[in-house]
Amino acid sequence: MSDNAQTLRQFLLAERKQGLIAQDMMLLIEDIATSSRIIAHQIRNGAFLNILGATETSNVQGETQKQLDVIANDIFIEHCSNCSRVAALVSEEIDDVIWLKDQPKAGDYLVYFDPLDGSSNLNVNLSVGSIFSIMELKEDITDLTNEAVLFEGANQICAGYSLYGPSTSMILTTGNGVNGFTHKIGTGEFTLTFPDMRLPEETDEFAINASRFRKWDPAIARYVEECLDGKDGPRGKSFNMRWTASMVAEVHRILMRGGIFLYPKDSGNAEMGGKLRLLYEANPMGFIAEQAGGKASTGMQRILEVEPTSHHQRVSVILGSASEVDRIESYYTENA
Ligand code: AHM
Ligand code: MG
Repeated sequence: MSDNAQTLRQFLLAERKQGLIAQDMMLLIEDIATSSRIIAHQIRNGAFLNILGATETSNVQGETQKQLDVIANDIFIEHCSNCSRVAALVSEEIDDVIWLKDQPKAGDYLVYFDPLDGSSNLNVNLSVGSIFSIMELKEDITDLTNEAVLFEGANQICAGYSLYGPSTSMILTTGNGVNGFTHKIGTGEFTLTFPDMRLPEETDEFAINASRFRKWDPAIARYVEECLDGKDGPRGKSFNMRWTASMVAEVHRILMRGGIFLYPKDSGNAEMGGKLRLLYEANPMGFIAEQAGGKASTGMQRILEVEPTSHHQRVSVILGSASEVDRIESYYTENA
């Protein structure tokens, strides 16, 4: 990488100049980048600040909140509220939609985010991340309800995630491909280190929480069994397996070197619709996967075409190299 690689600001200005993004979108993305920088700092100093533990509260999903879940959420809310075009915020950590405007107008932004994904990894010092998605209101609205933010993921105009790993990176799409930035120690800037990220079409690596195997649908069980059968099985090649229990880390690995990520609906989570949330986990990651040449599906349907029915809705997620997602979809069809 050359010393004069583009900063996030320069990259956004170039997209702006080409008419690819609005000025307000540029400012909002910069505010999200600022949130990520601050969250990364809090995580790295978490042990000294004594904030790696749990709180005594649960979120709307019934999960015990970590102190850093709450801190990251507050940081996101504070910075995303800067942009005067943001009408509403939807956070994994907050029960109801936060309306910032009394009379939202067509073109105003809706920001959906999981401020700290994979937070069960915090006290073991493994990678966590933040995920975000942005949509635009199609019309003026007067009813400020939780239902007013329910749109299919195909309407996203921007999505991304920040990964707090050995370095802090921010991966971004505004619908014109996927670009990866690394937070540069010294200048403090996010710098374009991975331009035009492409997800390899083929793979021999999968990621799934195998402890749930007794609960899997036949289509998922078949797929994993065939991978495990290796060279002598129907796939005719050996597969590797990875699971970090941090979706951001998992998706990042897949973007960098290919693979498939599965958190399917199974008999243990079917009542909830799956484990991962549609609006602020599956949709943004699905948009990124597609923009990088991959696919994202529930097994039966493209994730970006799932019609949301509630703002904390969960969904089955199968995401990664296109040919593997196609294969699993075909197994679901055969078993239907
Ligand atoms: P969270 O948003 O409460 O952190 O939960 C989402 C995380 C994902 O990052 C990860 O893929 C999954 O939960 C791991 O679940 P499990 O512990 O069942 O393997
Ligand atoms: Mg999450």
